[in-house]
Parts: sequence; structure tokens; C-alpha cells
Amino acid sequence: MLCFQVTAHSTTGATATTSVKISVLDANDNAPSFEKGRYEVSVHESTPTSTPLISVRATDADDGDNGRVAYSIAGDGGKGAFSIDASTGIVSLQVRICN
Ligand SMILES: [Ca+2]
Repeated sequence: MLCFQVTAHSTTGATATTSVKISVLDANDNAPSFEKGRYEVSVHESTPTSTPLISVRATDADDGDNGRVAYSIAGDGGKGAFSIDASTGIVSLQVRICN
């Protein structure tokens, strides 16, 4: 809970003061957390492109937008070869591994 004082001033110099208390229902104070520290999947070389390979899942203890999770591939390692659905966490193959 946050508490502070507010003062009002009139043009004639009169003042009034009141206190304000604000209860914070939810702050974005939790980072998302993956269910597993590591996900592994084996892919056959003939797997067609656009094949879903694995689903990752993270949760966030905050409410509403503060707890909403969106997925993306970090760094350059998987970009181009794999894609991830931002809302479902499903990782798919984007390029065929062998012709
Ligand atoms: Ca959060």
C-alpha cells in the first residue's frame, strides 16, 4: 500500500490537506518461468518443413497483461531454421535439414 498527502491551495492562500492510500492489486514483479530448464527433441532428416517439433511452456505469476507470456527465438542460433508461435510456444521446422 502506498500512502501520501495531497494539499490543495486556493488563490487566496487557504489550504486543505488529505491523505491518499493506494492499494496496488498487481505489479509486474514476476518474470516468466519455463516449466523445464531444457527441452530436447530429435528430428529425422527427412522431416518436412513447417512440421511442429516441440511445445515449450512458460508461466508468469502476475495477473492480466503482467502475466501474459509471448515466445520468441533469442539469438541467431535458431532463426531461419526454426520458428516459434508467439502465443502457443510451438517450435516448428522452417527449412528442411537434408534434401
Ligand atoms: Ca510478469
